[in-house]
Amino acid sequence: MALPFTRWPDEFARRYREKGYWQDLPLTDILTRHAHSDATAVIDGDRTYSYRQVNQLSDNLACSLQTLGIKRGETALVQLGNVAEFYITFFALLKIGVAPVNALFSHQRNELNAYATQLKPVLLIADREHSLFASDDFVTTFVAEHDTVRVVLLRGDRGEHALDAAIDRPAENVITTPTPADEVAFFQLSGGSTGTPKLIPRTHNDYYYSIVRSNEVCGFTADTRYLCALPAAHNYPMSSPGALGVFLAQGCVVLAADPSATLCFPLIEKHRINVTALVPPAVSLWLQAIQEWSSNASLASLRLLQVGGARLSTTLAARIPAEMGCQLQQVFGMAEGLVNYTRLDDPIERIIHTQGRPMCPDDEVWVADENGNPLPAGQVGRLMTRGPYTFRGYFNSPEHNASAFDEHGFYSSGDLIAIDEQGYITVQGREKDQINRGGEKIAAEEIENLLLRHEAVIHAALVSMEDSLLGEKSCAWLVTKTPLRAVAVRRFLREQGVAEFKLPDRVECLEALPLTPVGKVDKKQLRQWLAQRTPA
Ligand code: AMP
Ligand code: DBH
Repeated sequence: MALPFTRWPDEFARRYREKGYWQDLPLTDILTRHAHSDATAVIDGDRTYSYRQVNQLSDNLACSLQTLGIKRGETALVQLGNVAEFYITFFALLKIGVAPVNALFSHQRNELNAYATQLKPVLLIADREHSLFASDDFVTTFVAEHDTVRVVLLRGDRGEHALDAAIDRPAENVITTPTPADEVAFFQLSGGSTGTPKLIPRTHNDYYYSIVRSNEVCGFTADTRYLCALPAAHNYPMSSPGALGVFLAQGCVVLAADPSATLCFPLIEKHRINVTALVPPAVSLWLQAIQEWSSNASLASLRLLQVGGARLSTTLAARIPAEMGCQLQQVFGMAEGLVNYTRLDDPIERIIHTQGRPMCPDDEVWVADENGNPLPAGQVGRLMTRGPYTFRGYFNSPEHNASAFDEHGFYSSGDLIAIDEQGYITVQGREKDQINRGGEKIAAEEIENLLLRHEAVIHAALVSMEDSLLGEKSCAWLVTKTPLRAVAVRRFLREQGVAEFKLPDRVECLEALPLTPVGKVDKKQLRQWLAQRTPA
């Protein structure tokens, strides 16, 4: 049985096929087309895998999973970091028609539970190196709470849960059965703005196209040597063009555990990396490292640096070509679909000052005023979009979808943008209740709900505050029965099992939250107080 999701209306599906965007190929084709290639696909520390090997190992795992009774049409919760097994697992699941959601490695109990509750997975694949899975305690509770889970495989486990053994066991005549190309292939994660994190169904057709087109725009070829230093599961390093773009082009992906300069610079030098993707704070740290080491010599092979996920300041942007000696490409994308790129042959001014333009001619993007009417070029309003790789609805979320889409299927991303006469976008702000902490998104409501579980907390509001490195950090404004210190608040949230990046960087207690005339929490006022550094 196929997983439910909101489809594109027939006339759109027909048009996207006619124009050649939707090719009706499964995402597994990205790998299997190179099944007999001995070119290096992935380098993970001292482990090197050819395309032939990645394909064979994912066949092995696919076969093991079938033997364990995992069936086409079912779903999986996967949490793997930047390791080769991430891609092996992804392709293995697609090969047997199982749709995974790939949690970020920074996610904790709370996030994993939220995804499992929504998706009802039959399979959990995770890593003994993650603190949650160091012992069996969490697995035991998790399986008890989510009774759909029948199989648990853990990377680094040597016993009954061994993922490694399931990957190493030679496959016998695997018959791959991906889901149909116009059905759900897997689920992406939304940065979100709601209490529970939302899942984004992505079909083979739409995701494959976004990768093909990204490769064209970014010039990825068999010569591409890509450093993946952002979380591999994130949409950006996965598909813009990311590792999947590299695989499609038969290039090489080198994995790094994090984007620190101390880790990445030697990898760039050793593996002659020519393109990588960063978020703005990592750019700052790289520039700082170049200054401290008085050299950018180890970056000599780097030709293109993609920057996205959060607003890049023009000051930082201008320093990239000058100090890193490579070209900059701004990327403004979203796991929901739409991706904008500055073009490789754009004038430098445009590359520094804009967040690019939509990659596909059939991306429909316009700017709406408060009443949902279109605004002329140059004016700031809400981003509205639909297109061949932009989803039509969050998984099982009819209520939220009703407000996230207009009646014509345009998705409102919650970003405030302006589009110039040439179609180039600048991100001007945000309407959604989210904090963008250096590219890591925090849904205010999710954290507020957790804060309200504390016995001393009466009201809670999470707002952004400016930060010179991260762009934004978070501040929790609390009305409490008894005074609460920041450390105690963070400890409490950690105990609730929430990802570390979502913990408030600052905590302020006050008598009452300021309200707008209609009685909503006045977050604008709270942000202003933070900017003036005069806590109430
Ligand atoms: P997510 O929902 O996690 O996929 O995050 C997508 C959001 O990240 C977008 O809606 C924007 O708010 C933000 N974003 C991504 N890239 C950029 C960028 N280059 N500049 C500003 N904001 C960005
Ligand atoms: O922030 C994002 O989600 C993002 C940024 C750049 C993204 O999903 C993408 C490119 O594909």
